[in-house]
Amino acid sequence: TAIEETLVLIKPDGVARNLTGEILRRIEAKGYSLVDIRMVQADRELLAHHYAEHEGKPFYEPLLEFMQSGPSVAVRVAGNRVIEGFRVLAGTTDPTTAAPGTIRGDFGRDWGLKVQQNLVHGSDSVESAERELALWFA
Ligand code: DAT
Ligand code: MG
Repeated sequence: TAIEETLVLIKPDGVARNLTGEILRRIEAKGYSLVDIRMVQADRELLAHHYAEHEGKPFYEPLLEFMQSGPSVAVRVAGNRVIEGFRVLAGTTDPTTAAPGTIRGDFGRDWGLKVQQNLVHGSDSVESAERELALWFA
């Protein structure tokens, strides 16, 4: 086994649509543990660090704007291979093509005016998880 920790964010659209409980339920049903949780109104500085890898891409500015549009729920989640496992639970980035049964596939809306509304974030590697957990649980 490889017990890991990952950062899950329930993004402002997920919080606003009252999907926080449903998303946490799916994480717990999979057998993962909620280690810490907090509601965060992210500011630009936090998001610039969090999304540093995407700086300069066409969706970067709309992404940062959207992520400041309301509170997110940050969750420290632990479990066996949880980094990859949560990303499977979340589904692929674009809700249009995310598989049914995934969070984005079941609840995501087609990319529209706000192109980043895909409900959740999950760290993509051990290194990202450590970096992102330090940012959101500073
Ligand atoms: P993920 O959140 O699946 O890890 P990512 O790290 O590549 O995806 O991108 C971060 C966020 O940016 C993603 O959740 C939504 C937005 N995004 C990514 N690619 C995009 C694109 N081509 N057009 C619009 N928004 C995009
Ligand atoms: Mg990513």
